[in-house]
Amino acid sequence: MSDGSSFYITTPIFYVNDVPHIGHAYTEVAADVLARWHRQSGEDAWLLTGTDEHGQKILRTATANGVTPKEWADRLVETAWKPLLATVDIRNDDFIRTTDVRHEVNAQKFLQHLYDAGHIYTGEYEGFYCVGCEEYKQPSDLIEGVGEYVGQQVCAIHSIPCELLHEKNYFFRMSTFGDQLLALYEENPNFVQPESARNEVISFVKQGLSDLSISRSSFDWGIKVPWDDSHVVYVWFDALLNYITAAGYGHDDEKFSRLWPATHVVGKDILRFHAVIWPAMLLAAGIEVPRQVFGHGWLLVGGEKMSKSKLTGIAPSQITDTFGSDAFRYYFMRAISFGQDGSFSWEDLSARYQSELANGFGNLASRVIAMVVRYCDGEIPVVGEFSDADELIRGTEKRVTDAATLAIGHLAIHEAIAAIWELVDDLNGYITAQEPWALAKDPANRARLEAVLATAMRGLGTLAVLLSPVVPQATAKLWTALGGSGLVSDQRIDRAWEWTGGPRVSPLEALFPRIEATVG
Ligand code: ME8
Repeated sequence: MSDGSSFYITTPIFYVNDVPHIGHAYTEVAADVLARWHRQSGEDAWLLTGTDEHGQKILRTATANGVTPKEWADRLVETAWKPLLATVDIRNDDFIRTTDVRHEVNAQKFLQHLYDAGHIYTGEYEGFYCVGCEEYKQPSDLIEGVGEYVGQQVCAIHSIPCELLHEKNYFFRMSTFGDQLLALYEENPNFVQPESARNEVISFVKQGLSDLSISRSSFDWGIKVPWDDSHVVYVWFDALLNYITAAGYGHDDEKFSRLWPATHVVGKDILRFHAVIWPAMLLAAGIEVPRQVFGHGWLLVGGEKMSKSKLTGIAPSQITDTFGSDAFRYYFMRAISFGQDGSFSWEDLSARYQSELANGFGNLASRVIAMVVRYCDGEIPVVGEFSDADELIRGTEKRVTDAATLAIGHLAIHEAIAAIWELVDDLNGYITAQEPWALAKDPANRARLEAVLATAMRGLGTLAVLLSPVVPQATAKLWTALGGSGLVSDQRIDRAWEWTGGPRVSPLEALFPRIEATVG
């Protein structure tokens, strides 16, 4: 059915009840780095992101603000969610909104298909519903409230009490897919990653799955159930379908077969929806399950999951206005092991900016280029003979290219960057040891000086290509200054070390300028 020729990667589609914070930007950046990496590997990479606009949470927010839910969604999408992509430099291929006609029509097709195949029935349900999560909660999902909610059971994520709902709805026979899901996790251990996420999902499914209520009749902000327009589709059932409606399901078979299946990058808060409900829906429809679901960790502020509702939200622009989008991308990808929780701190961000980006990488580039200008009139030397020290750098280039490629293969973005940074460190050590400024003092050392500068230039070219998915702006400037041909983002990343140098350098402004202002 699918030719699987593409690398199709998605972020969650975010709720438009509020503006984005750095947690959302973190997911966007991770997916974007992976998409850019795969694009630079010569693959047909396709990055999808978008917004989740139906359901009670959005309806209530809009009503409280005196506008219709569609007006509210339009406003937030245009003023906050699309601008986020520019703020952190996301190169997405599509942006889907669940209010797009292409989504609504094809989501209905999917639903009708499941209904016709007998996977949906009418039933009744009573349970505790968290509007923040848009999910019925089991007693084991609730915790003891604090503050104004002492003595009550509250949602563990939102810290507010749930609402007791009793509804007559349509249900999806999810319980019948437990064994198939367990077989899927068993046969394809990479389906849910990292390992901690996989274990959690397996033990959840082993407890037995319930059927899923997939419609609501108490409000009407949603996609109409095709055979009964007194019901709207449950917001999660609607939202998950974005991954296929955007990829052509129901309206562009060629595109769908080229793109599907996808790799889903999500926060671990919504892992079960993606690793349990979503594949069950696809199995029911006879569509291939996703290639992988990767549940990353939480950004913590003051030891707690950062969130707007708990007033710990930080806007991405608070960081990028001072440090720039490259630094944002680098910091979160480097400082946090992808898949684990990580604490954000302004001190750590400033320290890494200064020592790793400005001093480690930026200064290296400026110094080497300045020396080529000064000692070689800007012409990049062509050298016949290299010493052992030069060859060692060559070896590092090849080794880190391979190590980073391997790390990206299992979504270990932090490991890929750490591997690349070995080249930054080795090049700095190499320049210190070779002392080109000392060689330049004696014309008898000319050949050696040229070999050192040519080696350093090649190393910088390799770095520009390897770091382009992470710090696209700095590496584009560096590539131009190095005299590289074409765009750095078009260079093959798996062969980054093959670059041998352009004809001439051009002046390079500081890649990561000194930041004087106090932040935080
Ligand atoms: O759940 N740390 O949307 P949402 C890291 N609409 N990532 C975080 C984070 C944090 N502190 N806070 C949020 C929804 N995120 C649904 C998704 S998909 C079919 C529907 C990120 O706006 C992380 O990716 O609540 C998390 O999974 C997502 O935002 C939740 O976004």
